[in-house]
Amino acid sequence: MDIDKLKQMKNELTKFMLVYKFALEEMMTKINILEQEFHHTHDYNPIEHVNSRIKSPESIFNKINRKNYPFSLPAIQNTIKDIAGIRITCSFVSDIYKIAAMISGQADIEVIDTKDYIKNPKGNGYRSLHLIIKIPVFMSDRVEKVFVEIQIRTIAMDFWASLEHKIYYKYDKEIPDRLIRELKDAANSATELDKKMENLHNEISGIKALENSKEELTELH
Ligand code: 0O2
Repeated sequence: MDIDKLKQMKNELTKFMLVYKFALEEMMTKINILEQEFHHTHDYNPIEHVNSRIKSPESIFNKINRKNYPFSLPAIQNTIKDIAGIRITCSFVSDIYKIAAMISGQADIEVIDTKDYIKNPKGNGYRSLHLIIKIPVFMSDRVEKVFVEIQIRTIAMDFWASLEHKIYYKYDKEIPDRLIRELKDAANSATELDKKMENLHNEISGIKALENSKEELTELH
């Protein structure tokens, strides 16, 4: 393929990606509403932070090459499901599933695929819950259903994944065995930490609930 054709395709792709920006904006509004509502109902904020990103054209081209996908915009639209990506970092594992259920339950959201790397961690220790959803974006002349990948994880899972990602690229995807073992060990520690934090959280919630009911009883008498 010559360079001019490639440049023309890149421009078309930039225009094509605008719809993904809109999909992300819609999803970010939805998540913001959920976050505020959850905070109001449960008296704490389950979401530590939310990041969103649009996959760069270079990264899309790399994925097409890597996966041997057909090279056209309609094909990209159907095959690359993580052009629009959102990462939600939560405090506790149970929050991950609550947030996933709240997102999946919305009438205009269609869940296409769920990958539960928490119940089934990857061999290297990677844990996270991935949802591939489709959301309608209302344009002036059409409605487009757009894929968005949502990754939901705890702070510990996120800490591990970002370090593993850096190591993976530092060693150009050939991580030395010793580091692979240490990463796996760190992933196990992160899992233990998540369990301990969840237990503490449950204990504190139990104490709070008991105190509240005692206060209510005192007010009644
Ligand atoms: P980036 O830059 O984060 O977007 P698919 O998308 O389904 O065709 P895949 O790889 O089977 O391909 O999807 P999967 O397993 O859902 O992983 C997609 C994304 O999850 C990756 O995006 C990473 O963000 C994250 N991820 C998956 N496995 C790992 C892992 O072992 N370590 C880390 N650190 N992150 C992981 P991209 O496209 O790789 O890159």
